[in-house]
Amino acid sequence: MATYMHLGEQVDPDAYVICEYRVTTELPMEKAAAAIAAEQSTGTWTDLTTTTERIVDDYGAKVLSIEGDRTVIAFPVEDFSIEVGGVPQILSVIAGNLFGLESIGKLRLEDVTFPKCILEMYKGPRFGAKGLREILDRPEKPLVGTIVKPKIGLPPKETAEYVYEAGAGGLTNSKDDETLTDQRFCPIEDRTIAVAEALDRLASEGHRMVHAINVSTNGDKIVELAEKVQSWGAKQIMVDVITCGFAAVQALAEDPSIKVPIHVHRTMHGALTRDPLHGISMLPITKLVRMCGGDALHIGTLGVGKMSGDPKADLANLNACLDPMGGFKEVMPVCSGGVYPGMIGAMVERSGRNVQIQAGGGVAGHPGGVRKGAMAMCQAVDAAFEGIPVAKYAETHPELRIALDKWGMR
Ligand code: CAP
Ligand code: MG
Repeated sequence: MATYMHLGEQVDPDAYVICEYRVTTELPMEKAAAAIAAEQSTGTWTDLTTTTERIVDDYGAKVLSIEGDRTVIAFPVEDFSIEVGGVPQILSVIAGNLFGLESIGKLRLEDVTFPKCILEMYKGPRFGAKGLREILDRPEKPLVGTIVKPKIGLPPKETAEYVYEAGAGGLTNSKDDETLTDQRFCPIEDRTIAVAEALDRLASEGHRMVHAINVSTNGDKIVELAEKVQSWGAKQIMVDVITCGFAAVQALAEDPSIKVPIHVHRTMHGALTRDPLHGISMLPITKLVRMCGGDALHIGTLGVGKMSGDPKADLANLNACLDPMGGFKEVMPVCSGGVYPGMIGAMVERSGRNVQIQAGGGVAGHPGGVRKGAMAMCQAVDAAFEGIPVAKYAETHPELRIALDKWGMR
C-alpha cells in the first residue's frame, strides 16, 4: 500500500531534497506530516481515483522522522525540473501551498538540504567573500560599511559627497538603501556617475571602496539596468532578493556581461522569517541566495541590532554563507540594521571577523557628521579586531568616544 510515512527510513541524500518543518497543529503529528508530504508531492486533500501506487512510490514525498513539533520530509529529485524550473519551482514544492493549508494550522520551513545533482545546476557567487576582500585589499578585518541616509531624498551630488566622506573616514563599503532606485530626485544614471567619480577620487587618495547601486526592478529589465549602471561606473550592484526574486539574483550573477559583485538585500524577509511558528526561516533563503550567486547577503545582527532576530538563527545564516556547500564560494555575511559603534565589540565576538558590518544611522547620526561617523565605526572595528575593549580604545580615539557618548555600548 503506497504511503507517505517512511519513519526511520534512510534515503540516499543524493536522490532527495530534504526539508525540516516545524508544525503547530491540532492534528496528530503523523497526520499533519503526511498531509504536508502529500500536498507538496502527489496527493491532495482527498484520495484520488487517478493516483497509482507507482506514482506515489516514485514521486511521493517521504516523512522520515517526527520529533516533537519537527518533521523531516524528503522530496525525490524527480519532483524537481532540474533544467527549467529553477528556484521558483523548488520553492513551489518545498514551500508552496503549505502555509495556507487550513487543516495544518501553522508551519515553518526551517531548513533544506539539496543533493549534489541540484547544487551542480547553480554557479554560486562569482566573487564571494574572498573576491570582495581582494577588490578592497582587506584580507582579514571585517569590511565596514554604510547605507546612505536618509534612505531617499538626497540628490546625486549629495549622495556622492556622502560616499566620499564615508570613504575618507575609512569605510570600505557603502550602498544605496533598499527603497532607492531611479526616483526623479536622484536618477540612477546621475547617481551612479557621481558616486563613481567619488570612488575614483578616493582611489586616487589611496582608499579602496565600493558602493552598491540598487538595480532592483522588473525581471525583464534588471540585467539591462545592471549593464547600464556598470557602464556608468558602478563597482557593485545591489538587488532586493525577496521583492525581485531569486531568479533575478541568478540572472545577474550568471550573465557574462555583469562583472561586478552583487550585494543582496533581504527587505520584506520579515513577512516570511519573523514568526517562529509560521513561514520560512532565513536559513533556506540564505542557501538559495548562495546557489543563485549573491556575493554578500544580509544575515541579521546576531541579536544586537534594531531588527528582530534570534542570535542563534543569525549565526546559522552566517555559517550557511561560509560553510562548505556544493563547492560554492563563500558569501560575505552582512550584519546591518540599527548598528552603531558601541555594539561592534559584542557583534564581532559573536560573528567572528569574516563579516561586513554596516551602519546607516550609526554613521550619518554621528554628531561630527558622516566622516567622523565613519571613523568611529572603523575605530570600533579596529578595536574589536585587536581584541581591545571599545571603551578603552575610545580613550584615545575621540570620534569613537563621541559615538559611545551618544549611543552607548551594547
Ligand atoms: C539599516 C538599513 C537596512 C537594514 C535591513 C535599514 O539602516 O538600511 O536596510 O539593515 O535589515 O534601512 O534599516 P540603519 P536587515 O543602519 O540606519 O538601521 O539587514 O536585517 O535585512
Ligand atoms: Mg535599508
